[in-house]
Amino acid sequence: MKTLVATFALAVLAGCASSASSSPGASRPFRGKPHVIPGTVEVEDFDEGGEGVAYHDKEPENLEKKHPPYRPSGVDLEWREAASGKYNLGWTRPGEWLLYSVDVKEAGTYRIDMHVAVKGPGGTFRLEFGGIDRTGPVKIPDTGGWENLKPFSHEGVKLAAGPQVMKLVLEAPGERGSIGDIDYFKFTRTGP
Ligand SMILES: [Ca+2]
Ligand SMILES: [Ca+2]
Repeated sequence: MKTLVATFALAVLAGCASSASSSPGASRPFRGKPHVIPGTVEVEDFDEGGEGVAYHDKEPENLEKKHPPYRPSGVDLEWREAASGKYNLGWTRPGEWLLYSVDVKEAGTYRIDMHVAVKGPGGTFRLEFGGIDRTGPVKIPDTGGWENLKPFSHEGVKLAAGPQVMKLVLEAPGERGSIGDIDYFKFTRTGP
């Protein structure tokens, strides 16, 4: 019986790892608490669970060499004095993704305010909630250099209420191969 249960658990885990967007619950909230929406989701505060469960990062190392790291993982979290929480997601590549356990307190239409940085035209990302694409491709605008974190907004994002998993999917590369640096997502409800 024990073996059967273990086999079943492994099968469930394997299923989760291969299709993370359709398997909320595989990852765990960072510091044990889901992000509350309306509110701010720091991009560096993705879920716990590791590679293939809470995130997929193409390069197994953390390319930020500041020690100690913000958190032990292969996700490239760039230290930056000007960033909210002192870190942003950097060295982004198409096909990478990160999960965030969130609790949407009010259903409705939201505006997402961000801080982003990219040199030249940036790439695109999307945000899925409960496996549903809620933003479509969002293109990060040229901020005039990697050193310039600038405000950027995306409007008209429809969200359902309740606990769910938000997935940041890095889609298509910009001119330099990366999508762009992202510091945070601030969700403000703008309508029903
Ligand atoms: Ca990496
Ligand atoms: Ca941040």
